[in-house]
Amino acid sequence: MSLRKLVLVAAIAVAPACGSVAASPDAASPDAAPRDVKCDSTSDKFLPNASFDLATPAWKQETTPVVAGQSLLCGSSITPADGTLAACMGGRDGQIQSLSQTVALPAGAKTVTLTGQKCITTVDTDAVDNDVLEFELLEATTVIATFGQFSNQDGARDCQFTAFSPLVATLTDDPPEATLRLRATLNTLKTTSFFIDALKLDVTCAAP
Ligand SMILES: [Ca+2]
Ligand SMILES: [Ca+2]
Repeated sequence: MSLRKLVLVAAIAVAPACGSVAASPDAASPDAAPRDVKCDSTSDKFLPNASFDLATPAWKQETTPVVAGQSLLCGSSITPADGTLAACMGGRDGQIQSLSQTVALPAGAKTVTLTGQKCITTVDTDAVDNDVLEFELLEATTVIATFGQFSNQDGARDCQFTAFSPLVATLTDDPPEATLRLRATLNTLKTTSFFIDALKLDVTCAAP
């Protein structure tokens, strides 16, 4: 093949790219915006930073009352189940604590399943739920799925991380984004600590 022919072939090869660059603006309404995840997406797409180890996206922490310097993530005082950090909730009395993370949901989501590792220590041996850790999904401030809870009754004086039984919940709505919230409500005596790590959120679109 001559040099002239080679140049001609190259020019033809790149030609289609020219003139096909401009894409028309997306006229779709916000309601029809494509979701970030689909029903068959892998579990790591739904809940980011699911093992608490990454700087971003950070888990949002709230405590009432606020205690200066308090962190609901820890890694040096315990051995996390996975990575370098775990959720370390409870550990003090008379406080409400929450950790929240934004979750992506596919259109048509029906059920959500949360799995992970837990380790619960307590000096409270009462047969009553005095200290409680709840798992919920919220759409803004409305609860759209209630996974369940752990309490002092699930704890022991010493603990090791073990996988907890999958927590399955039915969704009452399927917004593009929801908030997974871990919330600890602690009474004023007999301290309980809830250590949680290596979470995984699965979403299915079939009815339960
Ligand atoms: Ca971790
Ligand atoms: Ca307590």
